[in-house]
Order: sequence, then structure tokens, then C-alpha cells
Amino acid sequence: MATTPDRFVLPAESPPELRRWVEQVASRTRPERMHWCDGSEAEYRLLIRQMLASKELLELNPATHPGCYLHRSHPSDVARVEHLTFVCSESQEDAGPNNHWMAPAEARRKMDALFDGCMRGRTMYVIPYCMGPIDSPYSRCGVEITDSAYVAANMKLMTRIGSAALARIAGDGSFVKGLHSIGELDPERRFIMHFPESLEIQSYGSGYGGNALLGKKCHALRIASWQARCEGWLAEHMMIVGVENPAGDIHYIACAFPSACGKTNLAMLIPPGSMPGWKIWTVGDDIAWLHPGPDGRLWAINPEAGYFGVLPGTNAKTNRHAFEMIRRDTIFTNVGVTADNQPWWEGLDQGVPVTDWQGRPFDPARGPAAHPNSRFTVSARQNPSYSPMADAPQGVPISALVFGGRRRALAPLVFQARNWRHGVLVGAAMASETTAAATGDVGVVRRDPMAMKPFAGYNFGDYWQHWLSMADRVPRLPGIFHVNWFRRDAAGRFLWPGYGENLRVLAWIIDRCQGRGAADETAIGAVPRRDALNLAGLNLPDATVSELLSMDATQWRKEAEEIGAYLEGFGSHLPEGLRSELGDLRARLK
Ligand code: GTP
Ligand code: SPV
Ligand code: MN
Repeated sequence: MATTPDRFVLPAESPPELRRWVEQVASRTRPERMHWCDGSEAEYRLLIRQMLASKELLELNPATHPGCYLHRSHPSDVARVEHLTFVCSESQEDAGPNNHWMAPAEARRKMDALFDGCMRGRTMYVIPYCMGPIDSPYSRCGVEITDSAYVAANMKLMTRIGSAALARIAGDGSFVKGLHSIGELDPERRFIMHFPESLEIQSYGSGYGGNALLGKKCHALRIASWQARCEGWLAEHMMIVGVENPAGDIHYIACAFPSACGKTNLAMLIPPGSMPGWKIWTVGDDIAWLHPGPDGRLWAINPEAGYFGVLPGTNAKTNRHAFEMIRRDTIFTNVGVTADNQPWWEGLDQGVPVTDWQGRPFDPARGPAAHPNSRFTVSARQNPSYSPMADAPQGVPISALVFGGRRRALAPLVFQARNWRHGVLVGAAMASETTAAATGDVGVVRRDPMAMKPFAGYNFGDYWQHWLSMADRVPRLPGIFHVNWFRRDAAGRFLWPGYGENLRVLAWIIDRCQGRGAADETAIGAVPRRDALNLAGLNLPDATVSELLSMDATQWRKEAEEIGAYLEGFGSHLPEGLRSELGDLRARLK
């Protein structure tokens, strides 16, 4: 039976532009039913019931994990797909060498053909959402249309969806249009397209994470980074954390680490026993929108309202807050299961898996029980260290920005950039070992400027210029730092204990922001003096500390050459300020 859009009831309060677009999409995709999400708890429970009936979700042990469900994604659909992700700006130069580009007209033709009739027999969910507190001037809204109930349920946990968002959209006048279909889940028919100039996203053929939850990387980073450049702010792949010292002062720090490099863990850190009186407040775990504030400082909001976090490695010792947070009302994706139906992943220090992430009897010969990119989806409000400031419309003032990555060698535990311009170079020069968060090789060092390689919606050269220009907009800029929790010894063991102990490094960073914290000025920046870093109770051998704080000029000279070659790849878009800053670094390394 043919479905015509006029069979669907559109909420009276929806703005005309939204109604027109929804009707257009419905007449192309031909869904059987349409569901406008109101964001209520009853609606969430209904989605869950439907997915239990369709076996998209399996209920986990309700005694140990009430309200928890397991979703197994298609085995070929387990991570972001960077090679199938495109920025479709009018001009290829605007997308830059850092993005795959397709001409908008060609991309639309391709996507129109894929979306034609793709929702036949399915329900089309219309999800109005707001990225950021509903009443924040810094928030931006979007609407995701999807044929996946799993996406709708995840969007409910991850963002502010429903009637309040719809009302804000009616007031704002503009919104990001995100169209998603799981299609056939065929990697050969999978594309994630972004049209920054018209604030549109079209995603087909994947039901997983950043490919499908369009509010997250597609909107809040790729589209928002473009909006931010036009409007004078920054949209970044950064967690935001409040660090409270024993005197009760809270400093807010935003950290950009590439995917699966420790943002969620740092955002929920539990202070080590040797640092009594310190407390951590989580504002965000993945994305920060940074604005020049009225007091001349940089202020940040977390556009999200939930976490889509990495499971492997999470346990009561590494991240007790996360461990507790996900024992109820959580969606688990691609984990193994124990005999008594509890979720299980590598690094969990209890239980034995009997079933792997694909639902097969667990056989270690076939690989891990949980997929390395298995994840939890949970409302941020379940986090025991949730900061009430996560809902503050003005956001939080940022004292320090921190870049970091996985480097088994080279980068010391921490160093501070000399000034803003040098800090922008430090960010632009970032590199990190690849992880399971995206399909492709794992453990290969690649350049990942500002942890935004997969997420900048425009030319990195212009992006760095935009970063440099913040110096003219923000009189009281935060300090910029670089950290590396992942330095290894010859046997491949991590030199630094990481996790909760990372607070020791944050404490030095805050000291530096207040004009304290002794440091040695090296060619790459200020490295802490050993006695300026609180190492009490760690029992780290002297040689380990020396190695963690060392700067090898020979290795760095080679690194500077590689950075130079990379930056020159941006040609005339490379800001002169960065080129001369790199020249200064080379001179200091001589
Ligand atoms: P995305 O959600 O992909 O953006 O990742 P993320 O940056 O939030 O990374 P997350 O905190 O989820 O950590 C990813 C992996 O790194 C997990 O397996 C963690 O257990 C591990 N990890 C996090 N912090 C540390 C650390 O300080 N040291 C070590 N060795 N591993 C860490
Ligand atoms: C990342 O890959 O950086 C994530 C997970 O945070 S995803 O939502 O898939 O982008
Ligand atoms: Mn991320």
C-alpha cells in the first residue's frame, strides 16, 4: 500500500520549514508510520518495548542491571567510517585536504537515490533536539529524521529531545536538518554526508554511534565547527572538567584527546587517596562549544546531555564512577554476556563471558568477547560526579586547554605552551596512535590536529587561522598544555599509572595558570620540575620519572620536520603565524 505524507499528523507547533522538510522526506523515503518524539519517559519505555519485541535489544539481568539492554550492531557496522564521511561544501578548497569532499549536487544525487523508498514498512522517527541547555544562548538545535528506534532511544539519552527543543526551534528560526536511514547496513551502500553551508546532514547505511546519532559528531562538531567559524566561537572534540581543590576553588579545564584516548575517564576521574579534599566535577566528556564570554574569558558549554563511552578498560579501579553509573538504565552496544546475563567486556575485573559481542559462544581464538569499540549510552545525570554547571546557560569559564594523544615515545607527560600562538601550533602538531573508534588500522601514529582530524567540517588551514584569531576576541585567554598518559617503556608497559593519578598533572596545570608550579623552559615548552609535580605515594622509580619528563631534542628535531611537511600540505591556507611559530620551534631546537 502506498503511503502518502498527508496520512501523518504533524504537531501544530512545528514551524512551517520543518513541516515542509518532514513532508518532503516522507514522500521520498515512504515510511509506513511517522512518530514525532516528545522526549517523555513513557516514549522511551515504548521504544524499548518495541525493540525488545523486534530483538533489536536484549534485556540484561534485571537484578544486577535494572533498565539495561544489549544491542548488537551489524558486525560490519561497529565504528565510525572516516573513508565514507564527506564534507560537501560548494568549493573543495573549503573542505580542505583534511576531509573527503564531494560536490554537493553529486552527493545529493547519490543520497536521493539511496533514500528513495528506503523507509517502506518502517517507522520514521522525527527527533527535535537541542545541543546544549535549552535556555543557553550558545545552544543550537537540530532535527534528526531516522528509521532506527535504537537511534531515537540513544538520542533521548544523549541530547535534550522533544517538545522543549521543538519550541526552541520555532523561536530560533533555523535548525540543522539531519536525515538518517540504516538502509541495508551494507558497507557498499554507506555514506555520511555533510552540507555545512545549508546546515544539512545525510547519513545512510550505518546504525552505529557517530555515523548515526547525528547530534554528536556530525552536528556538534562538523557542522558546528563551520557555524562557529562564521560566528566567532569554537566547536571542539573536548571534555570539560571542574577540578575542585581542598580550599573549595573550582577550575575548569577542557581537554582535546583523540577518540578512545581518555576524555571520558579524565572527565569522571576519582582523586587518588594521596590527594584528600580534591574533587572532580564532570561538565562534559566529548564535546565543548567555547565562546568568548562577557568578562573576557573563554566559556564552555557541553552540547550533549549523555555519554556514549568506551567500555573496554572500564572497571571499579580505573573508573569507579563510570562503573557505578552504568549499572542501571544504560544501553550496552556490542559487549559480551556472562552466564547470568550480565554485560561483560575486556578489562572488567569480574565475571566470565560465555557469549561474544556477535552472540556466538565465546571463543578466545576468535578475538575478544566485547568489540574493542563496544560502548555504553547513558544519561549524564547518572554520573555521580555530574556538575550542576552542565546545565548553566552561560557555561563555565575555562582556565586551561589541554591537548593530548597516545604517543608511546617522544611527548613528555605534560608541557605548557609558551603562549596562545605557540599553543595553537602544539594543537595543530598533535599526533596519536589510531584506535578502534574508527574502522581501519589500530596503533598507527597519525597527525590528528586538536583531536579534530575526523571532525573539522572545513579546511584545517582556515581552522587554525580561526584558532589564532581568538587571541583578538578573548583578552583573558586560557593557558594551553599538552599531556601524554600513554608513554611506554621498552617492554611496552605504560610508564605512567594514568586514570585517577592524572589529577596530579591537572593540579600542576592549575598551579601554572595561577603563576605557580616550577618548570624548566625547554624548546617545546615548560616541563614540570620533578618536585613541582605531586608524586607522593606513587613509588615511581627515579628513572621512570626522568623519562616521563624528558625532552629528546634529536627526536623533536625530526618531529618538527614531519610537522613542517604536514602543515605545508595546507598550502596557501596555512596561516603565516603558524609557519613562523614552527620556525621559532626549529630555532629553539637547534
Ligand atoms: P571517545 O569516546 O572515543 O571520544 O574516547 P575518550 O577520549 O572518551 O576515551 P576513554 O576515556 O573512553 O578511554 C579510552 C580507552 O583508554 C579506555 O580503554 C580507557 O580505559 C583507556 N584510558 C583512559 N585513560 C587512561 C589513562 O590515563 N591511562 C591508560 N593507560 N589508559 C587510559
Ligand atoms: C569518537 O569516536 O570520538 C566517539 C564515538 O566519541 S562516536 O560517537 O562514534 O563518534
Ligand atoms: Mn569522541
